[in-house]
Formats: sequence, C-alpha cells, structure tokens
Amino acid sequence: MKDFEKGLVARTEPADGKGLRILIVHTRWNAPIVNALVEGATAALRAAGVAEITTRDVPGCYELPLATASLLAQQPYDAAISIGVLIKGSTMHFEYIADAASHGLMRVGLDAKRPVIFGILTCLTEDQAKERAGIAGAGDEGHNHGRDWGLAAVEMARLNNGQA
Ligand code: DLZ
Repeated sequence: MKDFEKGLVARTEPADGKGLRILIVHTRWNAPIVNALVEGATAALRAAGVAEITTRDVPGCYELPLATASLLAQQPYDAAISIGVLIKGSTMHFEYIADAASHGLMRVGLDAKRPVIFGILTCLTEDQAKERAGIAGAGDEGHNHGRDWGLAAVEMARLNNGQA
C-alpha cells in the first residue's frame, strides 16, 4: 500500500456551483491539448451545477492575464479559469512567457479580488502536456487537469463569496 498519494486530495462533499458565473479564457496556441483541458473544466463545472459558463479565446498564454483582467472588469463573474499550454522549445520563449503569465494571473486575481485559477501547463514535451490533458493514449490516457481547475473555481468562488 502506498503511504503517499501524489496530487490533489478531493473534498468529501460534492462541489456546489449553483448560481455561480464562471469565465473560461483559453489560448488558441496548442489548440488540441487546450481544447481537451477546456472540455475537462467545462464538464466539471456542469457536473457541479454552475449556472453560467462563458468561454473566450485569445492567441497565446502571454495574452491570458490582460484578457482575464479585462473580462473580469466587464462582467461580475464569480471566478475565472485561464487555460493554456506552454511547451518548451529551443529558445527562451517558454521561460519568459511562463514567468510573465504566472505572475500576471496572480496579480489579476489579487487586484480584482476574485479567484483566477492557474490553468497553464508548463511542459517540457508534448507528451507531458497530452498526459496532463487526459489525451495521452496508448492505454493510459493520463489525467485531465482541466477537471481539477473546474472544481477549484467552484471551491474558490464559494470561499470568495463567503459561501464556503
Ligand atoms: C510565441 C509563443 C511560443 C513560442 N510558444 C507558445 C506556447 O507554447 N504556448 C502559448 O500559449 N503561446 C506561445 N507563444 C505565443 C505567446 O503566448 C503570445 O501569443 C505571442 O508572443 C504574442 O504576444
């Protein structure tokens, strides 16, 4: 028997997203993997009974912080999930974009005082990204992190609304 199970421990009570309005902003870069993550997040939100899901897209991860900030300012969403996939290439792009996007998204959430879920995979290979989007294939599809992000959005929205 394993004495340590890596990853997120699920809450015992079911997620209750009734009445919540959730924004998903996702990139068009690495679309097949990103789309699987968006589907995972959307499925988790629907299963939790979220009333309203709005989905918008942007070019790449570098655009996620401003787009998320801008859309949160336009509508009273209870939480946002910002989804993208960065795959390391042969230049320094990966490091700069990952750093800017992660710091930017944290700032957006703190400034808006609304939960912004960090839905960016920062992977060294395409296979790593597919595994984390649940589309790895070859018998073991991996785990779709989008589902975890959907549940995190519901949990954090309720906490932020004083409903937790
Ligand atoms: C330029 C670039 C590169 C090299 N790689 C990725 C990536 O793996 N994932 C991603 O979401 N976006 C990438 N981009 C695009 C930048 O995020 C951004 O869209 C452009 O630099 C324009 O600002």
